[in-house]
Parts: sequence; structure tokens; C-alpha cells
Amino acid sequence: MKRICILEDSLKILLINPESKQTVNYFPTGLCYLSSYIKKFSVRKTDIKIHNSDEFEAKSLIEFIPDIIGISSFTHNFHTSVNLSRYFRTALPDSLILLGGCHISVLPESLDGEFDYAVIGEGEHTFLDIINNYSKNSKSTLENIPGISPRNNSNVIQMKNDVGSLTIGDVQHLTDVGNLINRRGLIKDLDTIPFPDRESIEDVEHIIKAEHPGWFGKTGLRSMQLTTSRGCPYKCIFCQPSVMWEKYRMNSPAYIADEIEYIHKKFAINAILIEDDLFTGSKKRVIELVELLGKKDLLGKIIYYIAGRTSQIDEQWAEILKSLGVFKVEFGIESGSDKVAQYLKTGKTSTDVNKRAISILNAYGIGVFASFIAGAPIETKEDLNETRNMIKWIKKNHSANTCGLGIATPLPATGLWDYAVSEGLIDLKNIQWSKLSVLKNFPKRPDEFIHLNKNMPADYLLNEIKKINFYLKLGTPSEFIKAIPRRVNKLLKRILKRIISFF
Ligand code: B12
Ligand code: SF4
Repeated sequence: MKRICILEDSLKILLINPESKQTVNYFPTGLCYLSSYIKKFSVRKTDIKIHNSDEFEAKSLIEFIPDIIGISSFTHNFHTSVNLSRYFRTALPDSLILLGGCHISVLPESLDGEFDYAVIGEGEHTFLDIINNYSKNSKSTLENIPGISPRNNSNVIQMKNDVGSLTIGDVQHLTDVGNLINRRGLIKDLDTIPFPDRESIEDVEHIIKAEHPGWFGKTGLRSMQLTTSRGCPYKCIFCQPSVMWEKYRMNSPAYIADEIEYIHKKFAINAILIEDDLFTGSKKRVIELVELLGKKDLLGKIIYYIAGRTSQIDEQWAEILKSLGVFKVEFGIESGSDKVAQYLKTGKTSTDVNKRAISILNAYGIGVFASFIAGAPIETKEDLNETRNMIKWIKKNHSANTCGLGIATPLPATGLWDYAVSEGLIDLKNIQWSKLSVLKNFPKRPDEFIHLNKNMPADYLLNEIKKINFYLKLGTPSEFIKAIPRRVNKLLKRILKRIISFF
């Protein structure tokens, strides 16, 4: 057996998920995996804090005096991450400041702020190497670790595989950059990664109790997220996981069943959001999972929210998902127009296929969350009208069905990004990252998003989306009546909060 020699000088590590509370309360899964990996495999003693909050200037973070600060960033909150790095550089000049997550992994040349290094792609191995090789006296000892991207002071990223260096603006095609970066090989067997360290998050209970009626159809549950795969085998034109993760990998049914058992026992969880891009990658895997959960007497005790592809769904899938306890399946329908849906999903899809999958699941009492996108470059007013009709059909088909409509957003490393760059809609030297937000704080004005569509003026598009979202908010007449107590309750809570804050 391999012996690990534990170095005595303990390292304090602060992992941060910025702006986590601005959307929904959720677990920073990536950071939790990094933490558990370090705890299991590092040769050093570590004291790890995972900060999942909007408040960063908290004295306690500075008083912790972390040796290493690791920030995880999406694209829309990249500006906040950059500001945070500047804040920490001033408050704790000697700390090593790292950046990771989906944004920098697919757009490494955008590295900015006061980060010492960016970690590209899957983070566990690279972070472990950083921890094991970190020296308080010299940050440059880390430079040769594969998977990291250092930066010098002139916004130039030094590529470490002898292809020279790139300046912001040099690179037009992101996939090329992905190939240039010294990417680290992926972890072959996901089961070798320990369960994510949810215990190190401050205030775990708060996240568990957060209300998610949109996912689970009711409130008062104790919910948690679970990852059972990484990546996605498809390549939709607006989505980046296939670039970020390169390859689709899955955990084994035994690993997943053990993790479900663990979180059910440890945190009394009765609702699980499976956050895979595609949970339905293998029928055999889910059949085996159901069998194992049956043996552990866990069927019927937990409800699940999962994501799938409509083209896969048949009666057998519906039966399997029902026996697992799936309450809702998320589908990227994207458009009610076949032409636009096929453009966005870069492949075969149609309203007929979508309606069939939804009807099969609904017949088994399983609801769907159908996600739509408006404003794709080729979309016309008529296409958007077909989306409106499809949304109405879905809502009427089953009371558990819900829909969401977002705006076409050119996320880095996607086909839409390439389109926006080629049309001169993106200037990397002068970009406002918050414009690439597909968040709840939806753009209210044309200058708050990147308008990709040529057939509809920006304000017309925003107005149409607003109307459809208003219909979705109100719901069908019976949904509206049903929601009155919840809405009154919410309003009272808000008033009470205001009164308390006043005193
Ligand atoms: C589940 C999920 C969610 C969940 C929870 C998110 C979460 N746990 O982080 C919910 C539903 C809340 C969510 C919301 C949103 N999401 Co989301 N989400 C995902 C999804 C499907 C999985 C995320 C995940 O858990 N991955 C698994 C972990 C292991 O990976 P990871 O977090 O990337 O971490 C690894 C590495 O990145 C790295 N790493 C990460 N951070 C750091 C930090 C350091 C210091 C180091 C060293 C390494 C490191 O190491 C980790 C382990 O390998 C991804 C797609 C995907 N497959 O990644 C989209 C994705 C991340 N989401 C996306 C988007 C757009 C959103 C929303 C903006 C959508 C919306 N309409 O509101 C919101 C924003 C939420 C917010 N508050 O900011 C985009 C982001 C694109 C971008 N460039 O920003 C993605 C990539 C999907 C897509 N459309 O392409 N999301
Ligand atoms: S939208 Fe869904 S199916 Fe398409 S690439 Fe992204 S995760 Fe995969």
C-alpha cells in the first residue's frame, strides 16, 4: 500500500462561490469536490472553508488569513470574481489567489484582475498538485503544473506547451484556444473522486431548507444537489459543457446509490436535484441504480428532478424514472419552431418528438420543465409565435408541467459566441460580462444584452419575451387560484422583513 507522508505545516484554504444568493440557493458542487479531493489525497494538513454567500468583506474571511483563496466563476459573474481578487490582493497580499470554473476554462485569454493562476477544466488533480507543491515563499514553484494558466502583467497568457503566447484579441475561435491550453487529462474513473464535501460549507442547513417549488412541486422539503456524470455527448449551439468537459463520463450505479444513502442518512434529505446535463445517458445504469436503492430500502423516500433529451424518452424510460421517484424531467425544447429548434440543438429534433416525450411522461404522472430560448439569429416573429403556442400546449397538458423562456446568449466557446464574434457583436477588449447573463434579472433594455437576431428589433423581442413570461408567472386560471396562499405568504414575509430591518 502506498504510504502518504503528511507535511505538518497546515494550509488554510478559502474557497468562494460569488453571487450565489442572487439566483437560487444551491451547493457549489465544484468547490465541494475540490475540498473532498484535497482532504483525501493531499500530503498536507489543510483547514478548508467554503464560502457560499454574497458577503465578502466579512471580517471573518480576512481574519481566517487563508494561504490560498480559490474563486469559482461563471461568465455573468466574472466581473465580481475579478473585483474580489483585487479586494483580497489588497487585504491579504501574500495569499495565493486562484480562479477556476466554467468561464475561465473555456475563455482563458480573458484572465484579468489579481489572480496568480487560472485552473483550466477539471480541477481536482491540478488543485491537488498546487496544494502539495505550494510554498509560502515562492509562488513560481507552481508554474509547471499541468492545467494551470499563469498570467503576466500585460494581459498576456503564457501557454505552456511551446506555442508561444496569446494577447487578448488575438484569438477568434475559442476551440482553438482550448487546444492550445495545456489541458490536463481527465480523471478516468469518476468513482475515484470522494463524495463532495458539503460539510465544509458555512450554513449548509440554510441551503438544504431553501424552497424550490419549481423543481419539486412543493415546499417544506429538505433538498440537495447530486452529480452523477460530467459533460454531455451533444453539442447544442448555445451550450458549453461539451467543450468544458470534452468527454461524457458517468459514475457507477453503486457510487450513486452509496452517495444517496449517505446524504439521506446524514442530512435527512428527501428531495434531490440531479444536476447532470444529461442523467439519461444510459438506461442500464438507471435500472441498476433503482435496484440498488430498492435493496437499501430507499425507494419512495426521495423525489428527484433530472434532465434528459426528448428523443430518448420511451415507455420504458418513463417506467424506470417513475420507479426511481422522479417528479420532474427537464428538457431543452428551445423552440416551438422545428427550424429554430434544429438550429439551436444542432441536430434532429421536432415538435412532434417533443410532444410525444412530454405526453409519455405526463401519462406516468411525471411533470416536465421545458426550457425555451428566444432571439436565435435565424428566428422570425412567426417562429416565436410557435414557441408561444408550444408553451401553452405544455402548460395545458399536465398541471405539473412548467416552462422557462430565456434569451439567446452567446456564452463563450459556443456556436452562438462564434457567431457573435464574427458579426462584430463582441469586443473582447471591452466586454461587459454581465450582458452574458441568462439570469432571472432578465435584461430590461436593449443595451443590457447582446442582440443576435436579425429579424426582430431588440425592444420587440424583449417585449414579446416579457409577455410570455408574464403568462408563465400567472399560470393557468387554476394554477393562479392555487398559488394565492403562497403568494400572500411571500408578501407577508417580505413586509415583515422590511419592518424588522427598519428597526
Ligand atoms: C447544475 C448547474 C446549475 C445549478 C447549480 C450550479 C452549481 N452547482 O454550480 C443551478 C440550477 C443553480 C444553475 C444555475 C445557473 N446556471 Co448552471 N449549470 C449547472 C451545470 C449543469 C452543472 C454544474 C456543476 O455542478 N458541475 C459539476 C462541477 C464538478 O463542475 P464545476 O462547478 O465546473 O467545477 C469543476 C471545475 O470547473 C473546477 N473549478 C470550479 N471552480 C473552481 C475554483 C478553483 C479555485 C479551482 C482550482 C477549480 C475550480 O473544478 C471543479 C471540479 O472539477 C452546468 C453545466 C456543466 N456541466 O458544468 C451549468 C452551467 C454552469 N450553468 C450555466 C448557467 C448559464 C447558469 C445560470 C446563469 C442559468 C440561469 N438561467 O439562471 C444560473 C446561474 C447560477 C448562479 N447563481 O450564478 C452555464 C454557465 C456558462 C457560463 N460560461 O457562465 C453552464 C456551463 C451550462 C451552459 N449553459 O453552458 N446551474
Ligand atoms: S443543451 Fe443539454 S443536450 Fe444540449 S449540449 Fe447542453 S447539456 Fe447537452
